[in-house]
Amino acid sequence: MSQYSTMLPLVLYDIVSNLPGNHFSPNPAKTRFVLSYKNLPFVTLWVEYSDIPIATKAIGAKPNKRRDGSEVYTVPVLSDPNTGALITDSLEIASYLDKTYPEKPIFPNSSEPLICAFEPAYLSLLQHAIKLIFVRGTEILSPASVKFFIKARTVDVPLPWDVNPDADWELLEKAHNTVYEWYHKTDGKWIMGDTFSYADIIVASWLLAYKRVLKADEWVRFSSWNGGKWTQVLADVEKECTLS
Ligand SMILES: N[C@@H](CCC(=O)N[C@@H](CS)C(=O)NCC(=O)O)C(=O)O
Repeated sequence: MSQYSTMLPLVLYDIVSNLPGNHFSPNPAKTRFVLSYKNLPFVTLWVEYSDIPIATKAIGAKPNKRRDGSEVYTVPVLSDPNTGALITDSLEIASYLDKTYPEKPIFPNSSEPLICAFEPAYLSLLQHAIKLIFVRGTEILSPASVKFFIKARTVDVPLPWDVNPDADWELLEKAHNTVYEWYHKTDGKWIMGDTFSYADIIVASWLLAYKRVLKADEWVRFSSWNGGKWTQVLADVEKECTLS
């Protein structure tokens, strides 16, 4: 029996979609991987993208900050009825979970500061080709959520989003060539060599988002890069977190 069997389930707020099984969004995916890795009981509350501000404000969740400093209500939000904690932001949540439930650490060997620095470095690579995932994202949301999503995302990435898909594909492949080089700086299969960490969860969450929103032939194209590294990383993380 799990050591956490007497616990109340934690509650993860995630975005609903029209894909089977709903999930597609990379930020809540990180929390789902961490909860699963740590064998913590949890339930998911699925929220329409357009209802994120209403649903999160209603439970008293704190807003996040946009790059320009303005407030924005985001998911994931995690509520932990065992401690009363209510946390916004995937990195804050990861940090909370590792401190509160330290077994099976996701920030091993005091790696939290370095992984905090890793995430924006990794995201800045993906940012060059972000329109691709935005366009595909609009295809799996309800009409009200598409409207909201476009309004929210054009604050940082102005329309049009599908000007030059070929160039975006090249940028995305280039970004992954860099991440591939990072992975190959050690012999192990993880960013930290033989040690699994939240850095691998970050990468896998984005890979999962691509796999979920891209067309089947587009995911085949993505999967062919770097000798199949990306399907392998995703499969390895899913296995490590017992999510596959
Ligand atoms: N840094 C935040 C980013 C969260 C985020 O941007 N979430 C998106 C969904 S993946 C969201 O809720 N966006 C709402 C909006 O932009 O209005 C985190 O890691 O949790």
